[in-house]
Amino acid sequence: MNTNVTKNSYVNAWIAEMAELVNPSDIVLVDGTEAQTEALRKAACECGDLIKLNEEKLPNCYLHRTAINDVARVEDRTFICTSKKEDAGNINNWMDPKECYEKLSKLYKNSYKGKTMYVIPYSMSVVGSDFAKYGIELTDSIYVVLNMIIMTRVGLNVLEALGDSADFIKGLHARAELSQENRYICHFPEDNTIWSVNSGYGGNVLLGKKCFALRIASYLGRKEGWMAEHMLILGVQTPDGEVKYITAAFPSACGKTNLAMLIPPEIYQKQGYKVWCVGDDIAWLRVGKDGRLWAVNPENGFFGVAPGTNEKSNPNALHTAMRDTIFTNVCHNLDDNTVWWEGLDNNPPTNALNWKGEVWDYRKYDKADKVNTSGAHPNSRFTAMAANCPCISDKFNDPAGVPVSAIVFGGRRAKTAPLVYQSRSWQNGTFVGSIMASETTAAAAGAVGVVRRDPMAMRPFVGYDMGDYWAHWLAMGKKLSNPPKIFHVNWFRTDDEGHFIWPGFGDNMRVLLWILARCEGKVDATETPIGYVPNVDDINIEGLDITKETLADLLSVDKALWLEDCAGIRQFYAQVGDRVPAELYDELKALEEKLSK
Ligand code: GTP
Ligand code: SPV
Ligand code: MN
Repeated sequence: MNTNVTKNSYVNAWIAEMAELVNPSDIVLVDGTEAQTEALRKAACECGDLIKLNEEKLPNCYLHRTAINDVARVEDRTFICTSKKEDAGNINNWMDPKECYEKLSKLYKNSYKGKTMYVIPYSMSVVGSDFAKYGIELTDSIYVVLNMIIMTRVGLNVLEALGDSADFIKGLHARAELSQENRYICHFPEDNTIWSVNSGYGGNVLLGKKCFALRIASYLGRKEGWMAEHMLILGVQTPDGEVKYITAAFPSACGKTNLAMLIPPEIYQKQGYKVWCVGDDIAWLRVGKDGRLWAVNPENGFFGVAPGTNEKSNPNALHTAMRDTIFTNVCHNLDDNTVWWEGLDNNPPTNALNWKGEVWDYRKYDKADKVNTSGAHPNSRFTAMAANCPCISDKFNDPAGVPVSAIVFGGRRAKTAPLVYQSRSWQNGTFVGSIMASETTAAAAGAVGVVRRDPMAMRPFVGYDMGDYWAHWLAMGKKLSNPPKIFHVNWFRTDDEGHFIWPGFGDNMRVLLWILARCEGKVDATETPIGYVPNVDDINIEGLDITKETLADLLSVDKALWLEDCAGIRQFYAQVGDRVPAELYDELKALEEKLSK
């Protein structure tokens, strides 16, 4: 078998070594051309990997179902394999690299037998740009190939840009048995290597995304002086035509895609406000020559949560996903060969298959057991092209990226966190990020709705020690002469019946405008122990079903609850361990003192 599929001897040698291990029947270089991509779609339909959907209603769209035990990222099976355990830190799972290679080699052995090895050359960020980093993923799954073609920049120009360099991330994926007990997502940051075995799901197998663009990239960023963050990037255009950029880090399934594609309420549209999406999940951040922080989105598409996406909550995402899209684990409407998910509309299909491919009766839906009774899996997704997004920013392909005015942290908190507050400084803002907590969601396997610490929304994605990661944040701040201001938001406070109080979605624009006004020093605020909170009159509630009293309540800071939270933060810091920067302990102490007064 010819393993010399590229002109790069490092790439070829590595392919030969991996082919020896997994033993494919042939090797195909993915070139990103429409002709090859179309042939792969056809092949995927023939082997049952994809179902072609209604060409008139959903042109060039496909449905895929994963194995029913393989529907989300698996954090307990995700490992950082550094030669020293302490470099992976206490929050990550760790395995000795040698031991891990040996263990996984047994699982990979002959796993491609009778199958094709696809070689995917891809770029994170615009090919040839300063920000760009290259990867090659080997996979036995056409579904992975077709998703990678949407999510990253795939093509022979990547190999040209790589030239004869050995500087690329080596990703090996095999579905193998899809066995849950032997599923491993392993990262070797010291070897630029990612090994993923026994899964066929999203974040576990689209190796450019969380594995490379966050775990490996965060490790590289610390070494090279930049940052890889779990952040959306958006631009707010004001009536005078100027655009200000905001990045926001929310944990998985906590609203990044929705905020990134926000449509302003009518009162703001009439004044000429617009929101542009640069990215919905990952930001790579560098210090610019001007002393500001600059952001690019290294991805090329969106792997968005389907449930809850509708004409009202996120019309831009919906329109983006109406063509050239791969749907994963949604409900299949057999009447017109389209797709459906909970929260799309109030007309569940009556002749349909659920996400498992079983005949589905919408009348049996039970909110308490969504996984077994819903049409679409709660973590079902659409893979759609950024280029198809109606509000994609004209800076999306700009190699320089965009200058960041504000960084926003946020999570799902039923109580404690107010609608919005501003930190006092970069150091204090880093502290605010480090103490983030959120209720868990269906994006990762495990219990849903449990509050856990999720610093900077990066708990599952930092490729090294969490304390070192916070120290890197502090160090980056020192390099910025004009740093972004740092805020925290919470769209998810609930009333006594468990209903969300804040309307959210497009109305989050009202909070973004306060944030930008603060950045420009145009609006006052009230100082509280946790930071600056808006004065009630400064968040516009015109046209909302919300009274000033409710807003005041949403902005309130309950000292007793916060003191309780501080105890949890101390515990978490202790768990992170020795490398928590002293500055963050200073911040924590100062907060406790202010709350105790
Ligand atoms: P990942 O792709 O997993 O990183 O998720 P994400 O952060 O992009 O989350 P996404 O925007 O897909 O939203 C996840 C869920 O939160 C969806 O069901 C949304 O409907 C819901 N959601 C998003 N924004 C809001 C909001 O402002 N208020 C409320 N109540 N729900 C929201
Ligand atoms: C997330 O879980 O944060 C996602 C989906 O964006 S995945 O690509 O599966 O990680
Ligand atoms: Mn995400």
